[in-house]
This record gives sequence, structure tokens and C-alpha cells, in this order.
Amino acid sequence: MANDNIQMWTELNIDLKSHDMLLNALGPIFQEVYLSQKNRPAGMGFYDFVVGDIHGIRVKELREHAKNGGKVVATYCVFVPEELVWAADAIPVGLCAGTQFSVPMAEEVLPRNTCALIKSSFGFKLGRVCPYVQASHLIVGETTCDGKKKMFEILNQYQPVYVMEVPNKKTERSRQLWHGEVLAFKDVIEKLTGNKIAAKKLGEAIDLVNQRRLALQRLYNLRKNRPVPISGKDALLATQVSFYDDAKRDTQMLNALCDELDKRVAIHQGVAPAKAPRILISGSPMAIPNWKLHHIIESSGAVVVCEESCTGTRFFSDLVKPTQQNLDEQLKAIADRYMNIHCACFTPNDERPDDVVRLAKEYQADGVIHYNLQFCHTYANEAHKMGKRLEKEGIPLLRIETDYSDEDAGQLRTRIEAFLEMIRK
Ligand code: BJ8
Repeated sequence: MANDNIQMWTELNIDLKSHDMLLNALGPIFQEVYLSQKNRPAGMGFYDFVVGDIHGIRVKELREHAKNGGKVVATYCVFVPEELVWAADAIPVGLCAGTQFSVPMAEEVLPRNTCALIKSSFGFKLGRVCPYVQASHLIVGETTCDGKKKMFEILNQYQPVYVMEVPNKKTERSRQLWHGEVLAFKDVIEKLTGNKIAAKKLGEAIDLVNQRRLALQRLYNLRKNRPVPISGKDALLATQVSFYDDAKRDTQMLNALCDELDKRVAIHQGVAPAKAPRILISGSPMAIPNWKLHHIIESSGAVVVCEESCTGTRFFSDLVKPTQQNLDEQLKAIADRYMNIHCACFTPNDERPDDVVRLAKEYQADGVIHYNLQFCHTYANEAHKMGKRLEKEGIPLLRIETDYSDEDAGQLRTRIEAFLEMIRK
């Protein structure tokens, strides 16, 4: 198996030496952050297995698909409508990276004052250490924040990139623009795959992705219980894996995990005492293996009950409205659904603080931690408004700005412990 992988990585032009270093670094981190947890649901065994072979089995499936003439479409943002990719018999994979490992590689090209998510993702391409990017036929970017937008221009020098224009406002004119972008994306995918997207196929793809969203909603709803039946770290991992696993299998595994959690809830079995402080995290997405904040919070005696982020509720809270088998209506329903995402790249974006207040109440959160990656100006700016709004509601807030390195871990732990102390009083 290991030899199979090496042959596959070689064919994908992976830098094997750097790649070995990357995988060797991941093992101990996963051991410390995940495998040391007590009382985990048995269903997490699947996710441990996935991470244990993170660049193996799934990449092999993508390669098989490609050998049979299929295409792989890589994305960096939850705005890219994956339904259109599935409907053309292509496979979408999320490429965002969450490791410090590839950041120095990216800094040889990108400005240092770029957020870690962009640098880490770009470094994966530059360093040839990510088989998912190597296995993809098209990368789809988007005009969200400036850092990503400009990175895509450079990335295009290495691999074909198509950029969707995400508007910055949610006016009627912006919605029309976005609808046009969804139609144009359909053409791009049809051209890439050679497959015409028909209403029947698109209907099936809408259902496929909606089913996964419903499974994630179910998982998150279970976290509303006290005591909470699954750790924030484990729920985050399950969400992160959804970005690149097969959607049908992912839905099955999520539902199996939820069946187990239902039983835990029935007997009041939790991963933390019922009195443990409950934290909602709101802000920038967290790509694998960015588990830093969750680990500090949960190893300080609290539990993360919800993430208002694109590796959280923004990924799955809205479904595409099922329509009749009419292509125009389906495309409109897709465009409408994606415009509901409350990314900080929009102005104004008052729906996001509203959402955080709603979620804090629904999940019985004792406090909110606003998380933004250093140099992410959109989320950093929104932290101010969020603070005012939460103050009005009497919900404690801690603002954290960090990157992927561990340099500030001690300082973060001190601040988080003080915040939890204040909540406990
Ligand atoms: S819809 S949050 S996935 S853009 S953290 S790269 S914003 S500087 S990731 Fe995002 Fe789509 Fe929005 Fe969601 Fe830029 Fe900020 Fe970095 Fe970010």
C-alpha cells in the first residue's frame, strides 16, 4: 500500500522528500490533539482512518476517476456551487490548507502580510506537497478577499485557474451578477468535462449535496445538548473531511455518527461535564490540520459547541431549494442559496452578527470567541461590530487573532483560561 502511494505521488509530481516531512509532522499532532481525547464516539474511527491515510485512499479514488476520463475540480471557497461539478460527473475537492509547514514556501512569492490560509494553500502548490492540487484538472477561485483574488492570478501560472466573480454586496444588481456567474460556471464545467448538465442530473446533484448538509445539520443540532455528546475538535474534523470525501459516503458516515450520538444523548453521556463552559467560535474557516484553537479551548476545560464559519454553519445551514426538474429554476435556486452565505467579504454584512446571536442562544453558549487569521482584514474589521452586538445581548466575547504557527500558543492559552475563568464566575 505504502509503495502504491509512493508510485502514485511520483506520478503526480510530488516532492517526496518534503511530502514525507509533512506527513511525519502530521502524525504526532493528530496523536496529541485527537487520539489523546477520552470517551470519543466510536464513529470517529472512520475520521481517524481518513486522516491516517490523508494523501492515500481518497487521492487514489480521484486518480481512478481521472483514468476513466473523469475530471477533478479543486476549490477554495464555499461559494463555488459544487452541485454543478457533481452534475457533470466531475468530483469537487476543497483545497484550503491549515498547516504552517507550507507557509515559508509561499512567502518566497507572496507578501508575508498575507493570511496563513492563503499562504499555506499556495505553498502546497509551490512545494508540490499536496496530491489533491496535483490531481485536479481545474482550480476554481473566487473574488472574495483581495489576498485570494491576487493569489489566484499567480497560481494560474502553475495550473489552470478559473475565477468566479463573487459580488461584494447583496443588492438586486449583485444577485443578478452572481446568477450570471453561476450560468457561466455551468458552461466552464461542461466544457471541461465534455458533459452537458441536464436537469435530471442537476436535480440528483442538488439532492446529493443537500443530504450531506442535512447530515451536518443533524450533527450540529446534537451539539446543542447538555452535556454535549461530541467534542468540538471531533465535530470540526468531521466537517473538514466533508470538503474532500465522496459526498454519498460522507453523508452515510455522518449519519452513522449521529445515530451513535443520539444514543449518547438519551443516556446523558457527554464528552465534558454538563457544567463545562460552552464556547461558540465565529470567524475565519479552519482547514485541516488547523485544530489549534479548539485544542487550547478544550484542553482548558471548556467545550466548543458550534462554529459560525465556513468550516461550520456557513457550509451547510441553507439547502438549495428543491425545484421541479427545470434547469433554469434549478440554476436560480443554486444562485439564491449561495448568496445567503454571510462571508465577511460582503458589505454590509449585518446578517452575520444576527446569526451569531441566534446560534449562541440555540447552542446555549456561555461565550463567543471571535477568531480571525492574522492579516485577514475582513473578519478583523467585523470583530468590532460583533463585539458591540454581543455586548448588547450580554454575551461575553474574546477576540483572537492568530496564524498557523505555535509561537503564540502559550499566550493564547493564558488569555483563553482567563476568559473561561470570567465566564465561570
Ligand atoms: S465564503 S470566509 S471560504 S472567502 S481568512 S482567505 S477571507 S484573508 S477564507 Fe473564505 Fe469563502 Fe468567505 Fe468562507 Fe481571505 Fe480572510 Fe484569509 Fe479567508
